[in-house]
Amino acid sequence: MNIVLTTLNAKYIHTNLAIRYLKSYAMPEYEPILAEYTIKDPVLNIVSDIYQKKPTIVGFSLYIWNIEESIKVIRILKKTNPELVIVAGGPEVTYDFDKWLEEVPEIDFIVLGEGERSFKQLLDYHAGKISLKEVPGVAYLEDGKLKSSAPGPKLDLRELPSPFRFPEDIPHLGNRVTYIETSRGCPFSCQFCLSSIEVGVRYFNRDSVKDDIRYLMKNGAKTIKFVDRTFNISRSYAMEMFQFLIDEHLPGTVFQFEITGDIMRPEVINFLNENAPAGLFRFEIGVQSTNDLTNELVQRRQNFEKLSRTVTMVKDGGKIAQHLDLIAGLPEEDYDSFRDTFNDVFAMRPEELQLGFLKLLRGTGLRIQAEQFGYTYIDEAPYEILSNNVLTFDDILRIKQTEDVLEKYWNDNRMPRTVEYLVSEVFETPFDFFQQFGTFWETKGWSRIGHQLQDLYTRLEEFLLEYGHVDMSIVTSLMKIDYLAHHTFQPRHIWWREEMEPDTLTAIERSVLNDKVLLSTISTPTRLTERNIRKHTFITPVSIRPSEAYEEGSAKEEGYLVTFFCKGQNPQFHFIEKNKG
Ligand code: B12
Ligand code: SF4
Repeated sequence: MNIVLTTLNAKYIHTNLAIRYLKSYAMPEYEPILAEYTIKDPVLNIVSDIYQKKPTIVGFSLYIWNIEESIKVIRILKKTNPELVIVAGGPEVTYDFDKWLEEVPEIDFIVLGEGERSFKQLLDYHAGKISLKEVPGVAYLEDGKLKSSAPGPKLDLRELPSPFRFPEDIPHLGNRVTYIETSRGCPFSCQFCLSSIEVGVRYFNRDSVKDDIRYLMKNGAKTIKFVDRTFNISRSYAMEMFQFLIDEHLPGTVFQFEITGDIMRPEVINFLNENAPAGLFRFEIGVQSTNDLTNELVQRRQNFEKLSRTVTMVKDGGKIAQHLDLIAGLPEEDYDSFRDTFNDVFAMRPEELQLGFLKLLRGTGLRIQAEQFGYTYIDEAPYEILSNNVLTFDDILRIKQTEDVLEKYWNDNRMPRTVEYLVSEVFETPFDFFQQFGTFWETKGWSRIGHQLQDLYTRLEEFLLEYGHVDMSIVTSLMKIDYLAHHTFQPRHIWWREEMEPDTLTAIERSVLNDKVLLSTISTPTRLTERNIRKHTFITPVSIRPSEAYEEGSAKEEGYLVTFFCKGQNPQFHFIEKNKG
């Protein structure tokens, strides 16, 4: 038997953990070949590659991101060899499997849910060792009639062999994300999420997980992402793993976790703030909504106060990057309520905030209740909603328009001072700034083109000039400071029209050169003189003092910003009041 286990990942940097578990569990009796592609690869290339491996059985790992492309591959592959046995598995086909078997008759078997044991037993069946009836958790058509067997008992995860020891994976560990599981299952029951279906949480063997991590780091893995549904359900377990990673991590490795914010205890965060090296950990925290009724309707228990405490403590610690997720389109969350959710979360100033739009996943409670909440949604994956009884498609489009500018102007951290000023002093709420700018952005067609750093500044300026009600002298000053703060050397281009009079410039340069106290506090590559000062500084008029971050209520003050550059370091700012210039 020649067995291929394959999948189409969302991007090249992703890897598929499921096929690695299926392979390690099937060994040593069977030696499946792993073949991974991406959803961007031409279908015929994928088919040709799999075909040339001359398989007798091909297992496809199917998810929301690859189902449409995978079906194309499956149909063509089966045409090239009608004898080929096609086994499908993964969350996307575990539910509505009858529909999939009917619509895609090229699929011979669908493995339902946890796949290791069922897949191996299907191989046993094909090897003539057992009958098909003995294979648990599998569905198929027999003479056009649907047959399915009950799932077997849940696996004891402590006994699963490691999915990480295949020599062929080693060369790719450094440039792809390695996914790792330390548990399966989630104790919560959020109705939009597939993980709510499985009951109970099972853990892998802690020592084996640690050994795997040591092995992965030793062989070059740089980004290791834990796919545990919520990593911190058990405090003692999470603490043990954090301590282990702090003690044994190799330089340059980053560990990412999905964290439930409100159950994170302050003492755990204090421990991390004190002991974790900066940049070692990254947390992804799903907030989804802050509307109590919405959370109740989707059975999501969430204490926003405690969640905020976690996010704030982590942020203040300055060691761990945080990414917060919101979902637009949940039940009873209309446009205004989503605006509130956004503002509640933005108030914490998370480093990254991502808006997702509700997808009605097969198998989830919300999809079953779709009618009750008046959902319309796309029939094909990813089943994104188009409207519901409180949110129109227009509302969704308006919310979507914020995505691009939120990404570019907040998540990419290009203009922290400017955005802070705009959201706290100019616009009624942060959401209003991102939303109104997003609509302007869309109207101008900017969402369809690329952007240089300078463009981001001129586009924001254009929007604000059109918006009015804004003191442009302050905004322009903050934008200048943000722009210069992004340079470690004299910028070749500036996005504003420079208005310095040559005489004023020379006078300020002289005053800088005469200020011995100032010169003793800044670092430049060489001692500053009248000849070289222009090479290492940049002087421009501003209407506000430079600072690390914009502070609400900062007073307007006319003066000159002197920026000192020293290669490889952040620029240093100095402010000279106008009358002293
Ligand atoms: C890693 C991951 C991603 C990665 C994908 C990496 C990649 N390979 O391309 C990224 C970050 C890109 C991602 C994105 C999204 N994801 Co995601 N993601 C996951 C996550 C966290 C881990 C998957 C995993 O490896 N699990 C471990 C393996 C071992 O378990 P498993 O996948 O269930 O596999 C078992 C069985 O399903 C079965 N099986 C699987 N394949 C096969 C194949 C065969 C032949 C057989 C026999 C059995 C079998 O056996 C396996 C072992 O028991 C899961 C949640 C989770 N913890 O599982 C969500 C999950 C898969 N994602 C989900 C969703 C909804 C999304 C998004 C749509 C979210 C969004 N942004 O709105 C996006 C879509 C991306 C896109 N481009 O369209 C849903 C999937 C729904 C679905 N029907 O596929 C999940 C289940 C989350 C959830 N709880 O709802 N995701
Ligand atoms: S959204 Fe998170 S907490 Fe809720 S069921 Fe899914 S994995 Fe569990």
